[in-house]
Amino acid sequence: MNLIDKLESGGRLSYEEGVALYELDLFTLGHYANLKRRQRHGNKAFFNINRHINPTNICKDICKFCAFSANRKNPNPYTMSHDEILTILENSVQNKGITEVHIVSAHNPDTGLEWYLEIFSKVKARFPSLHVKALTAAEINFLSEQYGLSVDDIIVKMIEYGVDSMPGGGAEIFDEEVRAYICKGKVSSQGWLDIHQKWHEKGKQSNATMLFGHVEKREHRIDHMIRLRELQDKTGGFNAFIPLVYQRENNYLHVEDFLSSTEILKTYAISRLMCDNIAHIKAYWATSTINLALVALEYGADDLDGTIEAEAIQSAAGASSAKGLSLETFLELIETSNFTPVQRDSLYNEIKTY
Ligand code: V47
Repeated sequence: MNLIDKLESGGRLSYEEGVALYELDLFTLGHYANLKRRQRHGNKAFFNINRHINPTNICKDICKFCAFSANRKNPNPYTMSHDEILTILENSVQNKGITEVHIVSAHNPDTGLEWYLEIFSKVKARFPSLHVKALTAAEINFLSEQYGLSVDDIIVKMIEYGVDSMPGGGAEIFDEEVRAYICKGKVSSQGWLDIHQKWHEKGKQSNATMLFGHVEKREHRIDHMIRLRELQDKTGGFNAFIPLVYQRENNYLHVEDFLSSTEILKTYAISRLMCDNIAHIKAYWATSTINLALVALEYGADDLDGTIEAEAIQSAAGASSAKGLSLETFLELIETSNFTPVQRDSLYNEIKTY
């Protein structure tokens, strides 16, 4: 069967077919991705009202792509106090109506599991209905190795102290050779997948990311998507797949070439087609720019993440996401792109259609 016949039939695509999808022209690829997206989500563009908090940038690891952690290029270490975090949230809940806090940090040897559990329980005590999305599989792996704790114990405690879902960070690229080059010492690919599997087996949901546009090849992206698809077949626990566009500034990777918008849109479209069992494809606007994220809604993506309010990881590497976007701007941009803005909660229950 040729590739177009396969796309017409809607059957599951193999690794070889996934790689071949990149050879199609953008419009053809977009046509099929858009069909799948509209079958599932119609004209909806999902977003949430959320706040990102990055409590510390002190990190024992050195990922070459990272401009966020305090190091020679960014000698600016900080660790927020619990009171600081609560004050930020007080303001965000009261003035912005956030429904989610997304807490992601560096691997700081001075903020152990107790430090996190304490802040999770304080957040839940003060804001019981706020969804806490926190601790990537990379952070869980770090806490496990640093303090000799089992992943199971950490996960049980996260749930006990108020974590509702896990973010998708730390996946980077699963190919072991590329991974060793860009983020040696970080959780292994299988380790990342195992931690998400354990989390799903507790009846909990999570997201999955992929960092692309650095030294990886198209083949590595397809391999990454298939490894996620295989785990999703087993557990069904992933809500969203989030291809993150690599930002090039202030880091140690020194990538000269940057991705064309065509390659980025193709990657969103292929994500929709390959990850046929993951409901949501998120065009995280902090890495793709808001304008390209809006176009990506025509190429398989259905979700834009959220208003964010403050963002430190991608903006440190050159993205213009440091201050997030206001709800008004967000809604206007979605509407003028001819999509229906749907505010969702963190598990994609619909809160309000505009
Ligand atoms: O894993 C680090 C990425 C991730 C760079 O789950 C970079 O809803 C681009 O995972 N260029 C953390 N990306 C952020 C993350 C995330 C973001 C939004 C939503 C969700 C979700 C998760 O940030 C890391 C890493 O892949 N990152 N440096 C960079 N230079």
